[in-house]
Amino acid sequence: MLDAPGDLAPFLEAGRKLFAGEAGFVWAASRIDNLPPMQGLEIAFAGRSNVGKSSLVNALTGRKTLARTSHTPGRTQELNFFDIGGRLTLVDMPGYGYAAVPKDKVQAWTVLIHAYLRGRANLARVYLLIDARHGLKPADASVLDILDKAAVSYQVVLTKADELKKGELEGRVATTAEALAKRPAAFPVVQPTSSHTGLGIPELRAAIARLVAERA
Ligand SMILES: Nc1nc2c(ncn2[C@@H]2O[C@H](COP(=O)(O)OP(=O)(O)OP(=O)(O)O)[C@@H](O)[C@H]2O)c(=O)[nH]1
Ligand SMILES: [Mg+2]
Repeated sequence: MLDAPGDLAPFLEAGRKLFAGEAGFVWAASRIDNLPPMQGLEIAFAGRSNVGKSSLVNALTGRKTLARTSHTPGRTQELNFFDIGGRLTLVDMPGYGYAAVPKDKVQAWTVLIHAYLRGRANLARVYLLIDARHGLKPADASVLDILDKAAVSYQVVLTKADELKKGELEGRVATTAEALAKRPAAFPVVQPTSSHTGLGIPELRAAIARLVAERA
Protein backbone atom coordinates (compact mmCIF):
# COMPACT_ATOMS: atom_id res chain seq x y z
CA MET A 1 0.00 0.00 0.00
CA LEU A 2 1.20 3.49 -0.73
CA ASP A 3 1.52 5.87 2.16
CA ALA A 4 -0.32 9.16 2.16
CA PRO A 5 1.50 12.06 0.50
CA GLY A 6 1.87 15.50 1.96
CA ASP A 7 2.80 14.83 5.57
CA LEU A 8 6.55 15.13 5.27
CA ALA A 9 6.97 17.97 7.78
CA PRO A 10 7.29 15.66 10.81
CA PHE A 11 10.13 13.83 9.05
CA LEU A 12 12.27 16.76 7.90
CA GLU A 13 14.50 16.60 10.97
CA ALA A 14 14.74 12.79 10.87
CA GLY A 15 15.68 13.08 7.19
CA ARG A 16 18.38 15.60 7.91
CA LYS A 17 19.82 13.38 10.64
CA LEU A 18 19.63 10.21 8.56
CA PHE A 19 21.87 11.74 5.91
CA ALA A 20 24.12 13.74 8.25
CA GLY A 21 26.07 10.66 9.37
CA GLU A 22 28.38 8.23 7.66
CA ALA A 23 27.85 7.32 4.01
CA GLY A 24 30.09 4.97 2.11
CA PHE A 25 30.44 2.90 -1.02
CA VAL A 26 29.92 -0.82 -0.37
CA TRP A 27 29.52 -2.71 -3.63
CA ALA A 28 29.43 -2.44 -7.43
CA ALA A 29 27.62 -4.97 -9.61
CA SER A 30 27.84 -5.12 -13.37
CA ARG A 31 25.98 -8.43 -13.58
CA ILE A 32 22.78 -9.63 -11.99
CA ASP A 33 24.53 -12.69 -10.52
CA ASN A 34 26.93 -10.44 -8.63
CA LEU A 35 24.60 -8.47 -6.35
CA PRO A 36 25.36 -7.98 -2.66
CA PRO A 37 23.35 -10.11 -0.19
CA MET A 38 19.84 -8.79 0.38
CA GLN A 39 19.78 -7.18 3.79
CA GLY A 40 18.05 -4.15 5.24
CA LEU A 41 16.18 -1.65 3.20
CA GLU A 42 17.23 -0.66 -0.30
CA ILE A 43 16.24 2.43 -2.26
CA ALA A 44 17.25 2.75 -5.90
CA PHE A 45 17.66 5.72 -8.23
CA ALA A 46 16.78 4.95 -11.83
CA GLY A 47 16.39 7.04 -14.94
CA ARG A 48 17.70 7.89 -18.35
CA SER A 49 21.40 8.35 -18.76
CA ASN A 50 22.57 11.83 -17.70
CA VAL A 51 19.31 12.66 -15.88
CA GLY A 52 21.23 13.35 -12.66
CA LYS A 53 21.01 10.13 -10.60
CA SER A 54 24.56 10.21 -9.24
CA SER A 55 24.31 13.95 -8.58
CA LEU A 56 21.14 13.34 -6.55
CA VAL A 57 22.84 10.65 -4.45
CA ASN A 58 25.61 13.15 -3.74
CA ALA A 59 23.14 15.94 -2.92
CA LEU A 60 21.20 13.71 -0.51
CA THR A 61 24.34 12.63 1.30
CA GLY A 62 25.87 16.10 1.20
CA ARG A 63 28.98 14.76 -0.51
CA LYS A 64 30.39 15.93 -3.79
CA THR A 65 32.15 12.80 -4.95
CA LEU A 66 30.52 9.79 -3.27
CA ALA A 67 28.92 8.82 -6.59
CA ARG A 68 30.82 9.67 -9.76
CA THR A 69 29.11 12.13 -12.07
CA SER A 70 29.88 13.42 -15.55
CA HIS A 71 28.40 15.74 -18.11
CA THR A 72 28.66 12.99 -20.71
CA PRO A 73 26.00 10.24 -20.54
CA GLY A 74 27.04 6.75 -19.49
CA ARG A 75 29.16 7.63 -16.47
CA THR A 76 27.64 5.07 -14.09
CA GLN A 77 28.19 1.63 -15.59
CA GLU A 78 27.32 -0.62 -12.65
CA LEU A 79 24.79 -0.83 -9.85
CA ASN A 80 26.59 1.08 -7.10
CA PHE A 81 25.50 0.39 -3.51
CA PHE A 82 26.05 2.98 -0.76
CA ASP A 83 25.50 2.38 2.95
CA ILE A 84 23.80 5.25 4.80
CA GLY A 85 24.73 5.10 8.48
CA GLY A 86 23.94 1.38 8.68
CA ARG A 87 20.24 2.29 8.31
CA LEU A 88 19.66 1.78 4.59
CA THR A 89 21.34 1.25 1.24
CA LEU A 90 21.08 3.63 -1.71
CA VAL A 91 21.60 2.19 -5.18
CA ASP A 92 22.88 4.46 -7.95
CA MET A 93 21.94 2.74 -11.20
CA PRO A 94 23.37 3.02 -14.69
CA GLY A 95 21.21 5.03 -17.07
CA TYR A 96 19.08 3.69 -19.89
CA GLY A 97 17.85 4.93 -23.23
CA TYR A 98 20.38 7.51 -24.31
CA ALA A 99 21.11 7.68 -28.03
CA ALA A 100 24.67 8.95 -27.56
CA VAL A 101 25.76 5.85 -25.61
CA PRO A 102 26.86 2.79 -27.65
CA LYS A 103 23.88 0.50 -28.26
CA ASP A 104 25.43 -2.67 -26.86
CA LYS A 105 26.25 -0.92 -23.59
CA VAL A 106 22.76 0.53 -23.19
CA GLN A 107 21.36 -2.91 -23.97
CA ALA A 108 23.53 -4.61 -21.31
CA TRP A 109 22.70 -1.95 -18.71
CA THR A 110 19.00 -2.12 -19.52
CA VAL A 111 18.97 -5.89 -19.01
CA LEU A 112 20.75 -5.43 -15.66
CA ILE A 113 18.42 -2.60 -14.57
CA HIS A 114 15.28 -4.51 -15.49
CA ALA A 115 16.44 -7.71 -13.77
CA TYR A 116 17.37 -5.84 -10.60
CA LEU A 117 14.09 -3.90 -10.42
CA ARG A 118 12.04 -7.03 -11.00
CA GLY A 119 13.71 -9.32 -8.52
CA ARG A 120 14.99 -7.47 -5.47
CA ALA A 121 12.88 -8.39 -2.46
CA ASN A 122 14.32 -5.74 -0.12
CA LEU A 123 13.85 -2.93 -2.64
CA ALA A 124 11.52 -0.63 -0.68
CA ARG A 125 11.21 2.21 -3.17
CA VAL A 126 12.52 3.35 -6.51
CA TYR A 127 13.02 6.99 -7.31
CA LEU A 128 12.46 7.32 -11.02
CA LEU A 129 14.27 10.44 -12.17
CA ILE A 130 12.96 12.50 -15.06
CA ASP A 131 14.72 15.56 -16.49
CA ALA A 132 12.33 18.45 -15.76
CA ARG A 133 13.19 20.01 -19.12
CA HIS A 134 12.19 16.93 -21.12
CA GLY A 135 9.47 15.09 -19.20
CA LEU A 136 8.63 11.38 -19.53
CA LYS A 137 10.18 9.68 -22.57
CA PRO A 138 9.32 6.37 -24.26
CA ALA A 139 12.37 4.72 -22.65
CA ASP A 140 10.88 5.46 -19.21
CA ALA A 141 7.65 3.61 -19.96
CA SER A 142 9.15 0.11 -19.95
CA VAL A 143 10.72 0.74 -16.53
CA LEU A 144 7.41 2.06 -15.18
CA ASP A 145 5.70 -1.05 -16.59
CA ILE A 146 8.15 -3.32 -14.78
CA LEU A 147 7.68 -1.50 -11.47
CA ASP A 148 3.88 -1.56 -11.78
CA LYS A 149 3.91 -5.26 -12.62
CA ALA A 150 6.33 -6.16 -9.82
CA ALA A 151 4.40 -3.86 -7.41
CA VAL A 152 7.57 -2.01 -6.43
CA SER A 153 6.51 1.37 -5.08
CA TYR A 154 8.10 4.26 -6.93
CA GLN A 155 8.05 8.03 -6.94
CA VAL A 156 8.91 10.26 -9.86
CA VAL A 157 11.47 12.95 -9.12
CA LEU A 158 12.02 15.78 -11.56
CA THR A 159 15.69 16.73 -11.80
CA LYS A 160 17.46 19.91 -12.92
CA ALA A 161 14.52 22.07 -11.82
CA ASP A 162 16.94 25.02 -11.73
CA GLU A 163 16.90 24.98 -15.54
CA LEU A 164 13.19 25.92 -15.70
CA LYS A 165 11.19 29.01 -14.89
CA LYS A 166 8.72 28.62 -12.02
CA GLY A 167 5.66 28.41 -14.28
CA GLU A 168 7.33 25.89 -16.61
CA LEU A 169 8.26 23.71 -13.64
CA GLU A 170 4.72 23.80 -12.25
CA GLY A 171 3.42 22.80 -15.68
CA ARG A 172 5.87 19.89 -15.87
CA VAL A 173 4.93 18.68 -12.38
CA ALA A 174 1.24 18.74 -13.37
CA THR A 175 1.61 16.97 -16.73
CA THR A 176 3.89 14.33 -15.21
CA ALA A 177 1.49 13.65 -12.34
CA GLU A 178 -1.33 13.34 -14.86
CA ALA A 179 0.61 10.82 -16.94
CA LEU A 180 1.20 8.71 -13.81
CA ALA A 181 -2.34 8.87 -12.44
CA LYS A 182 -3.38 5.45 -13.72
CA ARG A 183 -0.20 3.65 -12.76
CA PRO A 184 -0.87 1.44 -9.73
CA ALA A 185 2.56 1.50 -8.04
CA ALA A 186 3.26 5.21 -8.57
CA PHE A 187 3.41 7.43 -5.51
CA PRO A 188 0.92 10.21 -6.27
CA VAL A 189 3.29 13.13 -5.74
CA VAL A 190 5.90 14.32 -8.26
CA GLN A 191 8.86 15.88 -6.44
CA PRO A 192 10.85 18.62 -8.20
CA THR A 193 14.53 18.74 -7.23
CA SER A 194 17.79 20.43 -8.08
CA SER A 195 21.08 18.94 -6.99
CA HIS A 196 22.67 22.28 -7.83
CA THR A 197 20.43 24.57 -5.73
CA GLY A 198 19.25 21.98 -3.18
CA LEU A 199 15.58 22.43 -4.09
CA GLY A 200 13.54 19.44 -2.90
CA ILE A 201 16.48 17.71 -1.21
CA PRO A 202 15.21 18.11 2.40
CA GLU A 203 11.82 16.79 1.25
CA LEU A 204 13.38 13.77 -0.41
CA ARG A 205 15.44 13.04 2.71
CA ALA A 206 12.25 13.32 4.77
CA ALA A 207 10.37 10.93 2.46
CA ILE A 208 13.18 8.40 2.80
CA ALA A 209 13.27 8.85 6.60
CA ARG A 210 9.52 8.23 6.71
CA LEU A 211 9.98 5.04 4.72
CA VAL A 212 12.74 3.89 7.08
CA ALA A 213 10.50 4.64 10.10
CA GLU A 214 7.58 2.72 8.55
CA ARG A 215 9.69 -0.33 7.82
CA ALA A 216 11.57 -0.34 11.13
N1 LIG B 1 21.46 22.21 -14.01
C1 LIG B 1 21.57 21.05 -13.36
N2 LIG B 1 22.40 20.10 -13.83
C2 LIG B 1 22.49 18.94 -13.15
C3 LIG B 1 21.74 18.70 -11.97
N3 LIG B 1 22.03 17.45 -11.53
C4 LIG B 1 22.93 16.95 -12.40
N4 LIG B 1 23.22 17.84 -13.36
C5 LIG B 1 24.20 17.68 -14.46
O1 LIG B 1 23.79 16.61 -15.29
C6 LIG B 1 24.94 15.88 -15.75
C7 LIG B 1 24.76 14.40 -15.44
O2 LIG B 1 24.76 14.21 -14.05
P1 LIG B 1 24.97 12.76 -13.41
O3 LIG B 1 24.61 12.88 -11.97
O4 LIG B 1 26.29 12.20 -13.76
O5 LIG B 1 23.81 11.95 -14.19
P2 LIG B 1 23.51 10.37 -14.14
O6 LIG B 1 22.02 10.22 -14.28
O7 LIG B 1 24.14 9.75 -12.96
O8 LIG B 1 24.19 9.90 -15.50
P3 LIG B 1 24.68 8.40 -15.93
O9 LIG B 1 25.39 7.80 -14.78
O10 LIG B 1 25.55 8.65 -17.10
O11 LIG B 1 23.42 7.68 -16.30
C8 LIG B 1 26.14 16.52 -15.07
O12 LIG B 1 26.73 17.41 -15.98
C9 LIG B 1 25.55 17.25 -13.89
O13 LIG B 1 26.27 18.39 -13.48
C10 LIG B 1 20.89 19.74 -11.49
O14 LIG B 1 20.20 19.66 -10.46
N5 LIG B 1 20.86 20.89 -12.23
MG1 LIG C 1 25.44 8.21 -12.81
